[in-house]
Amino acid sequence: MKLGVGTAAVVTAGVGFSADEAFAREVAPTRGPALGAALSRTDGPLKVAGLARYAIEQKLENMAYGVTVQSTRPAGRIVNIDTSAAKALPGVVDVYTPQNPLKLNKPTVYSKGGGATEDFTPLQDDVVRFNGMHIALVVADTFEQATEAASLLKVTYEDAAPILDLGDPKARPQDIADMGAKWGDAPAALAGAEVKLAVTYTTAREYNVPLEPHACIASWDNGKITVWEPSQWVGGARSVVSEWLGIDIENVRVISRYVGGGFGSKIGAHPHVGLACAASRQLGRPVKVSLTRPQTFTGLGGRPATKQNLSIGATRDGKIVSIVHESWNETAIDEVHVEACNNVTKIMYATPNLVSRLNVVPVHTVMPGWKRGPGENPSAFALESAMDELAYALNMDPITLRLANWADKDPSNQFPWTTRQLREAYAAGAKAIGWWNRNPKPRSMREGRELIGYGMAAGAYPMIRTASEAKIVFHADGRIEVLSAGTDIGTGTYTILAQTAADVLGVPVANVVVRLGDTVLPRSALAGGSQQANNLASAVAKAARNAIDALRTLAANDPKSPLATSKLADLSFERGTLRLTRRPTGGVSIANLLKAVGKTRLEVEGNTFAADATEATKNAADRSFAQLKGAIEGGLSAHSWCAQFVEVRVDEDFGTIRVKRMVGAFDSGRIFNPKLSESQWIGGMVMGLGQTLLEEGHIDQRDGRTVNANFADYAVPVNADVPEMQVISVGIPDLQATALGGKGVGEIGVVGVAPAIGNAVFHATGRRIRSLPITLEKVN
Ligand code: MCN
Ligand code: MOS
Repeated sequence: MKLGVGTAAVVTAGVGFSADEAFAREVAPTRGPALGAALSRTDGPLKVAGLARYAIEQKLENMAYGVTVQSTRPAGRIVNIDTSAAKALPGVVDVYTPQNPLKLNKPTVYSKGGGATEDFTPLQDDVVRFNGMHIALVVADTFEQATEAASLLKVTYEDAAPILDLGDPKARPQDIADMGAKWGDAPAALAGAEVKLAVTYTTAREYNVPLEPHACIASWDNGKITVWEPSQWVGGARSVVSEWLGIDIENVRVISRYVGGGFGSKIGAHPHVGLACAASRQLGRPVKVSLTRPQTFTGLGGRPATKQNLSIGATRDGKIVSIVHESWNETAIDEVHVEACNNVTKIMYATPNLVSRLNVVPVHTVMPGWKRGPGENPSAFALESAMDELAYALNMDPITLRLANWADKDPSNQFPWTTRQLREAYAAGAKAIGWWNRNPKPRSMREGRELIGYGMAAGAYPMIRTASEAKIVFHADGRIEVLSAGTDIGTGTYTILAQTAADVLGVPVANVVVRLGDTVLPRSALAGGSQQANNLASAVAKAARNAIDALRTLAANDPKSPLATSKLADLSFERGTLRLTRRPTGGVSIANLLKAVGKTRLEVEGNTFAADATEATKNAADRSFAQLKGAIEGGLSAHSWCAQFVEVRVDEDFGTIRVKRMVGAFDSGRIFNPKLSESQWIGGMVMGLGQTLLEEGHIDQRDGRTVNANFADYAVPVNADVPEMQVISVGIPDLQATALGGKGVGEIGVVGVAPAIGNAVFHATGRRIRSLPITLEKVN
């Protein structure tokens, strides 16, 4: 890698690429093996060299700065906001409150097929729904002026009694009937079971805390608006902006070229984006709204706290006969977000009887959202911890118990699995950690004062699919561009799409430049649900194959083509070169063909929509959740699978837990780029480590305030917390799951980590901790 190369030098190196693209070309290998190669991210050097420009780094003329003011009470209503002191400050442009609102329409939420993650629309009424809710937007010429003015608002509240958590006796749980599951007679089978286990597991309120906080710039210009917004889904954001403002979607452009992480929290454009858009329209100038780190804790929601009651009945030789499951998760006081805590419970093991019921509990909190592995993550925590408890109750090895309950097909619907390399994952993970060498007896292994524990757990994440489209543009100067509205949130989308196009076209990866994250580009579903890599790679491969057809046709048919021939079959395309089949040497490059026929560019599209898909269907895939195809499409059940293994050390005197080693074995089908997928899996496992040992939102019971809304007090793992890690791919190409045989990678790494660590803590100490995070006061 050559860092420190000046921008000017880079420009001359490129063939019409902009500075940052040319830089990426320079550091990418000139002759790459393509799909499947362990290439470094093409955007990596741009990021470390400061050349990647994030949303709020755009420089616009006459920018105004918006600062939101958040409620300090949890429930009730706003009686008055005195803005006089704020307005008197120099540079203050205006102060918007429920008494002087910016007009925003309600957007359509995802559960109703829209692109919005929450229905809450600030400043439209005087209701206080939670502590930390946006109740005003102060706009000034500078950020400092707006911040100072925001501190001067005098808010009068009329309080109401809040409901602050799942356990509040005032809370009214709601059953989410259509997300439950039921077969056989689970209560009766449980009652008659030889061995029974009945346990309750809880997880804490968690936050996504990506490094780049949520912040945007909205720029209204003559009836059209452009929004620079860090986004996992520009199409969804665009539809929400158009609904907020009540303008045609064609007049909205959302741009998101680089994203500093989202982990689910940037799927939706959150309410502060609406405020920025409406303020920009009102004032006729660009408005930047950047949430402070503390504001990100309540400006949008993370994973809700959950509680699960789980009973398992089994025979004495370890066959599960019944699973009875019920879960509760907190949601906003007037909106429903379901954490699907049965997603893993209902598919992992063969059981003739199962019943599962999901409930939400409205509390005065910001609308919760998705955090990596939503549903699957807490689901696996309860199920896989309970399996460990059952194994000990039966005096069986935890892996042997799992194998004894192997599901040959998806027990929830009887559909065959596409691929399920979970046995291979158990075997590879167990070998790598030394599973069979441990003494399984709790509290039997130690080194000095440290108790040693081994734990394992499994998990799944569905292969969700949404049809998407892509475009490849060949330029006469040799550039090859791949275009898609999809985003790269740090995952490697830029890199794997260049690899895909290069693979099909047989050109060096470094010749391909990928453009992403802009609604003017071809339609794409979200970078969420671990689906985008497969959705987009499939579309790009299709476009590349279409391109080969188009290039051969052009070479054969254009009279100015040096290869003009009457028969298409006489023309071959190999390694980026067109040639006459009977003359294996020589040939014409794509660029020279374009020059010869007098074209400056050739654009070829490819998509994975059904042949008869209408424009409305294609738009829906790009803008709403309407076209999401689940894991059970076509009578098949497609999932990524994992087996997680950990070794922990627990200090006998202090109860401090250190994870010493982590091994994850994954079946994600065919891997497009091992370096990047390994990095994804490791990232997921580190996140799981944080969830298990550190992360917990603390709520002040007096006023509903999130007490630890900052990086000092909301602890996430740092280098010193992260042990030696090993990840192993056991997948095989799964052509029933997706067109190129890959399955999802992004989320499966976080599934199963918490139970593996919890099980290891039990093995080390003999203490079963059933609530996350597992902190030392719980162990002692
Ligand atoms: N990949 C691969 N082979 C496959 C599938 C994927 O090599 N068969 C690699 C590719 O590098 C691809 C990446 O894995 O870019 C992720 O692909 P995929 O599993 O399809 O996930 P998405 O592209 O849809 O990304 C979203 C996913 C989710 S849902 C969360 S949450 C999450 C995650 O990605 N958030 C992340 N990983 C993240 N990584 C970073 N750095 N930042 C986030 O916010
Ligand atoms: Mo991931 S939580 O689906 O963005």
